Amino acid sequence: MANENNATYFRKVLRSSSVAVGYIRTMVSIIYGGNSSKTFLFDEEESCRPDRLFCFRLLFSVGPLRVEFNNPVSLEQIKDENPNVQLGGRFKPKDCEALQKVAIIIPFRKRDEHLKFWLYYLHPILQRQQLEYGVYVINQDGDETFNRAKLLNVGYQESLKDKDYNCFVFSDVDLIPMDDRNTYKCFSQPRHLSVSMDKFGFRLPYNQYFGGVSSMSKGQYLKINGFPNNYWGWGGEDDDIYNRLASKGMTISRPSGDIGKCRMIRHNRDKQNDPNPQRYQHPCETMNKDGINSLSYKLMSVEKLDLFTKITVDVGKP
Ligand code: UDH
Ligand code: MN
Repeated sequence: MANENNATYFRKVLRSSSVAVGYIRTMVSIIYGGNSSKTFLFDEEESCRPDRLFCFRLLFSVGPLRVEFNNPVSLEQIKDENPNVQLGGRFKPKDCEALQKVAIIIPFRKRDEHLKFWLYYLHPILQRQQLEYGVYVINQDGDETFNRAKLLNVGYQESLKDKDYNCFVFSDVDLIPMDDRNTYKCFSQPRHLSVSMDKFGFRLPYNQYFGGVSSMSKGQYLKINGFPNNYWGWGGEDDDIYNRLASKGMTISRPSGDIGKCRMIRHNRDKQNDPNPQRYQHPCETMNKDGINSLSYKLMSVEKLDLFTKITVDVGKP
């Protein structure tokens, strides 16, 4: 019977997993429908698909994790500890089909130490979450003023040249989740993942806060014409993105404060990323003309490295 085959397959997946299963908090329900389609109930809003065994992340999740930045890590060490990560920083679960294809986009310039910690902590977590994913580090070329949101737009556009991603996670390079149940995927509403950061005393600084780590499906992203390209320097672009989402009638989905805990690697403000004096101005009418439809940049290089894809780009200047 099909049910027995599935059960055997399921056990095989579990046995073949080298990941230590900490504990399973949530009751698992597997319901086989009368028409042989099956539904896996895991966290929120998952859809069911009829024909294959789907990835089930809770079986692998550990829960709270220890995160610290005292001992530097090397790329070699990270590579050795993550043998299943493919060139360019790509991963795909072996025994099941991931429900989403996730591009992880990191805005970047001269933060190599932070990036190593990010790769060290996130690759194992993302694999346990059974995601099909790729890591894209979008490196701003030159020494002009930093432009986070524009780099995120570049990441969206460039990652789609690689694969038909349907979910985009936008993450600062210095933010590490402290619980692997904070799944780096998309939800029925845009998701804010870094809800309780240590630097804000493990609280949301304000209700509309959408900075740090967020995720959006392709549809959600396109509905707001992507992100603004004209926020140069630190601040404001995240609030602008929030306003875009709200003006399109979307709400913010979030994990609980407990599961959404994360640490930011301590750092000083970077050169060429001073607070943007215009960071409190969010003209709504610019959404339709400034975004993914007006994005222009000069692609300098695309490097497929062992643990990530590095895309160097000239985004221009204010
Ligand atoms: N970023 C870079 N390089 C830069 C600037 C920014 O990679 O030169 C990226 C990086 O992913 C970073 C993100 O943009 O995580 C956000 O920038 P940020 O980390 O500077 O922003 P944050 O709000 O810092 O964390 C504010 C300044 C902190 C001063 C603290 C003094 N105690
Ligand atoms: Mn930071």
